[in-house]
Amino acid sequence: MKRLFLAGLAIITLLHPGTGIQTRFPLASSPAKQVAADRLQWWREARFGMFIHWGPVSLKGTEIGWSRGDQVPVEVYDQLYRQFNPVKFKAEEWVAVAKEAGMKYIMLTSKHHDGFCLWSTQTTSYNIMNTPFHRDVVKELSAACKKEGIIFCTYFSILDWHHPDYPLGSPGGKTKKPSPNMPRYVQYLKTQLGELARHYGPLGIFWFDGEWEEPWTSEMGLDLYRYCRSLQDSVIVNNRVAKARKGMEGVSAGGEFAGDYDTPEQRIGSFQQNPPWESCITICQQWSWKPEDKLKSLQECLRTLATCAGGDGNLLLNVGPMPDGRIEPRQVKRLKEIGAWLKQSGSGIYGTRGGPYQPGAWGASTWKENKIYLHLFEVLPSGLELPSLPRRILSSKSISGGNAKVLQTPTSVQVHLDPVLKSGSVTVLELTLDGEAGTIPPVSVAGQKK
Ligand code: JFZ
Repeated sequence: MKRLFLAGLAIITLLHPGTGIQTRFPLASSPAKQVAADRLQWWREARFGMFIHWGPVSLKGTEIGWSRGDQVPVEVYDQLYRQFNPVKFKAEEWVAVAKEAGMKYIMLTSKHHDGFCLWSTQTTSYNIMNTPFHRDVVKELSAACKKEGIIFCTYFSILDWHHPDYPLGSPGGKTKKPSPNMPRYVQYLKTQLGELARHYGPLGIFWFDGEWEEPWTSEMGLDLYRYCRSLQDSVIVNNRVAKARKGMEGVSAGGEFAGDYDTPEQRIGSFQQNPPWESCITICQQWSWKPEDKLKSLQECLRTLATCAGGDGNLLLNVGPMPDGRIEPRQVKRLKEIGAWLKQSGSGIYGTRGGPYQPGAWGASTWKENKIYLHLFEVLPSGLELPSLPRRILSSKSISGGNAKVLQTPTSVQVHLDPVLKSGSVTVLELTLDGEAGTIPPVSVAGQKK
């Protein structure tokens, strides 16, 4: 019924086998009136994606973009592409790893702050076709995604510390270039985005970044947003296209135009139903590959994913592939462990919304129709007491193994687990209610009494 208003519009429905996600890409000719909620639906249902930060800088193992002119002299950084030859890169392998992790979309740094392009572009010679590798990474990855029902998305930096027309340079935008030309630079961006949309689309998301520097204005952001939608009406555009983001919390301050969704960085977003949001978080510490970088534990990864879903947001978990083209084996192992948990507990993540219990140290909750999923992080032997629910719990079961007892009283919902909690994991209970869960207002949960 909620799609009734779409009747008459030409819709290409791509059904991705296996993922259970239906993606609707309306034809470019359809009226741009489609409400955001529908355009964003596949992404909200997906909940979990893979971020990939990669480029010639992986040869140095320092941070992409930021280490240019800092740990790595500009002259050295800008020549790295001449040796970039990731012969072990297999797009199908990356996609297989994402799928095994339970991720539904892949976001690749097609161009980061250093200006290097991972696709065969006509706009600059500073691209992957002029490396010894000489293969179009964006083409291979987008094709492999399409084949496997993973939605291909691109990260794209607005600022470019390498390009002579962009006014600021390395390190970190702290230097000025001699003869900038911002209007010509904006045209350069648009040509690049046009190439990406036309040659590798349909794209799921244009994930902009690098909007915070002085040369970029709100007006330019709004214009670029409209331009992206004109290239592909169904594309989703994050809030970093414009200037509304306030710090690393990534949430949009009211008033200013802020794209389609908020982007908390290296932190879990707070409970927020609108605008939608997606936390981007590294599986290690650095965005691009760093040898021996500290890897997050499985427990931290699972809690992060459940807390994002419980706060009604997505998680974009980042990996930085190695200079030889492989994702590090220990990271692959961690991703597979996350996928194994999702195989059991994914019905509490995919296609759910956050709430009604708000996330905390105790855990998180999600809901779908007349079901509530409790993602439990901390349950003492004495049990966990949650505030009461304005619905009757008809039945409950653990979907992640073990036995659970749920007792509803007029003033509380009490949970007991046996065994108490699988260490390092997250236990998921499914409660079936006597009515819709979505109409229950958000409930905050106080800390457990020890
Ligand atoms: C940005 C990028 O700079 C970063 O490399 C990565 O791609 C991430 C997803 O997005 O993160 C930022 C943005 C701004 C600052 C630091 C990291 N800053 O202003 O210090």
